[in-house]
Amino acid sequence: MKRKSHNQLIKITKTMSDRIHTLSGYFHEYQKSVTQPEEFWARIADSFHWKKRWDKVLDWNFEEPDVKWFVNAKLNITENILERHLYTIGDRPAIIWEPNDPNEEGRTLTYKELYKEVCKFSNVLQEKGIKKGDRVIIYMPMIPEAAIAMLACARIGAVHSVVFAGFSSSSLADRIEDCKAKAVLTSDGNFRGSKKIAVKAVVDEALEKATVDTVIVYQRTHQEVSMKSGRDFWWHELVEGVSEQHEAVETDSEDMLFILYTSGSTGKPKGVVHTVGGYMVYTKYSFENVFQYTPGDVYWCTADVGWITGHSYIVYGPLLAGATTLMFEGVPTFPDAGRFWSVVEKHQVNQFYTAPTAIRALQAHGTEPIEPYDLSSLKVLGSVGEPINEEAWNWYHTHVGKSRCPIVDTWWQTETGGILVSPIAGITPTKPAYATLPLPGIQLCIVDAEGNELKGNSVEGNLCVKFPWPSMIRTTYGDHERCKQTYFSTYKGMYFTGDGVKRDHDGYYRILGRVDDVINVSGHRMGTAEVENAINEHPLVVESAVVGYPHEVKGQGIYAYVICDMKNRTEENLTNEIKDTVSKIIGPIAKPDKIQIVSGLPKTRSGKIMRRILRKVAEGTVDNLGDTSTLLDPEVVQEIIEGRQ
Ligand code: 6R9
Repeated sequence: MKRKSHNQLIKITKTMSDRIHTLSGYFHEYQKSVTQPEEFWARIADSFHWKKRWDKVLDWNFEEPDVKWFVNAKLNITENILERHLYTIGDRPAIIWEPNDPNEEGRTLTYKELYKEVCKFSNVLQEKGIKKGDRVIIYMPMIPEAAIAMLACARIGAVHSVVFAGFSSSSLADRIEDCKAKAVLTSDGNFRGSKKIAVKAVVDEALEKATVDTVIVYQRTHQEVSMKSGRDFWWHELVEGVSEQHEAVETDSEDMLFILYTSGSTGKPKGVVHTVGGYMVYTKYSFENVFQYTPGDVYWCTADVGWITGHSYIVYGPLLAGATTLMFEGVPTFPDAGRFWSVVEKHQVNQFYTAPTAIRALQAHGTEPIEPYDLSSLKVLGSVGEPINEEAWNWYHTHVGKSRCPIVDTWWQTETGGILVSPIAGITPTKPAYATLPLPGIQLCIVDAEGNELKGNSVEGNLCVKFPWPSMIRTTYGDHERCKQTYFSTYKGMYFTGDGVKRDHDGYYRILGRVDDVINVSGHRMGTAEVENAINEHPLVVESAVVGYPHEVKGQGIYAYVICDMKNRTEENLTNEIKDTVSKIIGPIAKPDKIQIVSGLPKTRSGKIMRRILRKVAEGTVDNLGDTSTLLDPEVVQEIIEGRQ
């Protein structure tokens, strides 16, 4: 026992040496990571617990693509979260849970308690016949059990796929089917603001289309739900009397850890696959460095576990680092617009990580809701999900950070697994709206439309990465060709991000937004084709085209041009019906903000919709439509301009 804790201490001391403390230290580490990437990552990886060390650090080829990190190493990621911390910081809070209603008592799980809960639920899953490699869907609200469910899957080697609990039953059914899940873990309902939302009922509806063997339901709201005998079980009944010990299953470094579905420029969401070893190493490393987390700090990321930010920077990164991670069930404006700040004060939050859309929404309420609260515990502020405009950056900096907290504007994606471009808090000098510099190990490249690398500073183009990093996407589930086509074929030998970027005269990166048909609504990715497919499901819709337009709070709003057969409907009735259809098919987050009924769409002679024109009309910049001479029916453009919403 003594010996074990001694080893643990050595590891923790070693971990601290992976920390960047100065700007010259950052440049030094960056340089090392580029000239000797394998040595660099081996050193970082050495501070983890591996059941068997790797034979080779990296094997890669971006043509296929085929990327392997820590080849043939064996481990269980949850041992690096749980066992690793038991003897050293077992009594430290791992998860602090703040409920939706401030009058309800919250919960705190120490590392020891988290260990017990994860072990118990791992035993439950195995008793239900779930084995290594099986896929498990998690469709749950923001409660500690969502994290427990993820970790229990990881502990038994099962592959979790968390589906954001705001998605509709048909989105859920598609995901269950795509990954052929064996089980769904869910809750009876969900509290969000003043609403009580049915969750199990959505699962029931999804399971009319897709099938699984087992459904496990956590009781959160105590609302009435139907339980199908032999398939549906109560979480609290299953864990009763179950052993609090569980031996973690050995996984390979390249075994799948999770699948997370995300929108692309084509209609169907793709299952981004992340694997165990590299994801573990990169999320912890990036978490500790970007946020400059020090032991004892309370860190809060306001994302939902249904998105990649929740995976990497609520659950895995912080817990691997032995941090205290706060999980919040509610919304920023309930019971009032001061809720975030009251939580910061209550739990003495040190690092606060949120999205520009939340900042803008709160900015609209003015500074009054902030004033009653003591925010002096804050040390670092973070931003993620979309470009942060200068105004929101300045407001965040002045009113939340009181001009003394560095802001880390972190750029990354579901596919990148972790933060790739970001300041190191308090170390990298920041500039409003700039994600600044790549983290160690990240070799960025800006290319023009032909794929030529744009070298030097003061250039603008498409953002690519030319060398692998440990937490990168390995494949798209069940369709490797799609992964190859989407990310590795546009520019030979490079991972293409889909984002436009500028590198300024200082070599700082500013992300300019998507260059493909993906729009970013409140930090949520939405494929225009996906929204169009949903709109087209309405029986009276003939054709539609969706574009993004600048929206004050959401960053981008959804603007839909729809050709339809009006029958006896008024325009208002029809647009409401279309919004409901989209809500039902994808979820409320995909509901168009504006719908314009049109008699035709601007198409080229080859039948391609000229989205450039539709985007300009939606933006209101109609005096500069560019060349419209290749259009089949130029008159339609005038009609569209006149009918602009
Ligand atoms: C983590 C996450 C990825 C897309 C990405 C980009 C946009 C994310 C950003 C940002 C500018 C930032 N994005 N962070 N744009 N500055 N700091 O959001 O993943 O949901 O997959 O979205 O979000 O366009 O390509 P994901």
